[in-house]
Amino acid sequence: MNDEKDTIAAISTPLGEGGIGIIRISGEDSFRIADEIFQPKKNIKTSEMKPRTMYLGNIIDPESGEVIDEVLLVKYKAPYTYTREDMVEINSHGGFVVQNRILEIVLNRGARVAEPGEFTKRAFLNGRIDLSQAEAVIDIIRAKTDRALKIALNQLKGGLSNWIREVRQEILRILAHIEANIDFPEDDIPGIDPKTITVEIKSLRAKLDDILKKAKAGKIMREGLSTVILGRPNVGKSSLLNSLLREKRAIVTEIPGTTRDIIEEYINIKGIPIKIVDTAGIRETLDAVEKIGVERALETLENADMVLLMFDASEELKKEDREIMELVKDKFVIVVINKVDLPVKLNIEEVVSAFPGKPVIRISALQEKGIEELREAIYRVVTEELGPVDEGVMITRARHSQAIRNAIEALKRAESALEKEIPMEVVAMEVREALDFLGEITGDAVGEDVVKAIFENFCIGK
Ligand SMILES: Nc1nc2c(ncn2[C@@H]2O[C@H](COP(=O)(O)OP(=O)(O)OP(=O)(O)O)[C@@H](O)[C@H]2O)c(=O)[nH]1
Ligand SMILES: [Mg+2]
Repeated sequence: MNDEKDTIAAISTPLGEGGIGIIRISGEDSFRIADEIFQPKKNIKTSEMKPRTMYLGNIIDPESGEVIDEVLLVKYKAPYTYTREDMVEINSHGGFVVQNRILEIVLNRGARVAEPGEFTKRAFLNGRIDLSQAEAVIDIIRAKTDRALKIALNQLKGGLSNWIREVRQEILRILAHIEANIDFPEDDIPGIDPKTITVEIKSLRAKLDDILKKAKAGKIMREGLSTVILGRPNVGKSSLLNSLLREKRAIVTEIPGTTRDIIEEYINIKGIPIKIVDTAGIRETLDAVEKIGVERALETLENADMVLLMFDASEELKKEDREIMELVKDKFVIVVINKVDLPVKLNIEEVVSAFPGKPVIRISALQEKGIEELREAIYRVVTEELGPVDEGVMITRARHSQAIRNAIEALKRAESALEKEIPMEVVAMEVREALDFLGEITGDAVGEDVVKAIFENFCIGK
């Protein structure tokens, strides 16, 4: 168990060659460590430096006296820092060896390596941000489109937190009304009519239902809509992936069974992140490697949000095509008829009638024709399914939607208790439960294991 009082350090920029690299230190020993390893051009102690001001100097290995790098160092004085602790940032040259040497020296002076997300975790534990804001930090880093970024940024600024706080305030008001009934049941003071309380709870529940309706869109904005390209070998799946990406990402050959592994890439359709997955062509095969590819394709299909089901217009419908059509029966399908630049042999009517009401797009992946129409169709299907995506308060995580669903269930139980005239204490208990469930989102009422799980998914140095 790592102590929350330790001074921690990490390389916060991605490792590799870069113009600069940043090593971050947080905790009460930060300034002392800086003093021991940093020799500023201006002779000044870290404690005397102006906060948030860059100082030029050298990092020196105190043990050997060797100069490691010329750097810029910034100090941040608690509590006005990312973690609310004293912090130091060393802007070194961005190189694998140099950054690791500096980190090593910092660690030798008594810091320990930060766990993934530990800086942000401290910001949460020290009360600078709540849990949903901490989650937004990683969402910003991982945002796949501009719109996804906006949603995450809104969450970081407290959009979701404020919304939850307001709802919790409403719950507290309702609780007060319920408790007035418990405390003075026989009193002359007229208690609040249980009917009024029922109305209040119902309207609150409607609010939660409404935001939950946007949860699917929110999840997709954060994670991307998983879209798998499926079809028998050689219909042009990899060619389509390449056209959508506008680069030669996947190998394309005239040999059926070219793609074996799963290839995943993100594309941006009007701000909606779409994860396109190219798969092995599905067929019976004796080739051991191809067989694994086919299995992987089928696994991917299970978790896909949408299927681009591809046919070759220049060939008649084959047994394999028909089998694949069966596989995707319950899925969200866009039918893609490829190779329309060649003479058509496919019975397109037969395919269309197998997917009534589904979009059918004719393309030539080779000549990049129809690709824009396909992008439009994907966008249309997504927005029809998800409803409009706004950039305001959104529920983007399963953790949050689960908490809201639990709160809704608790409120339903409260309503039914009121209806059955079960003692008000029971009603109060259920309503308080809803309050706690919502508190899980912001971290006001949340277990240590949940917090741990959230930050484990962060990157090092954030
Ligand atoms: N004429 C024509 N040929 C195409 C078109 N799209 C793909 N092809 C050709 O069809 C062949 C197969 O294309 P791929 O993209 O590798 O097909 P695939 O579905 O990924 O094949 P597997 O990976 O084997 O399942 C290649 O020779 C492509 O150049 C098209 O729109 N028109
Ligand atoms: Mg392929």
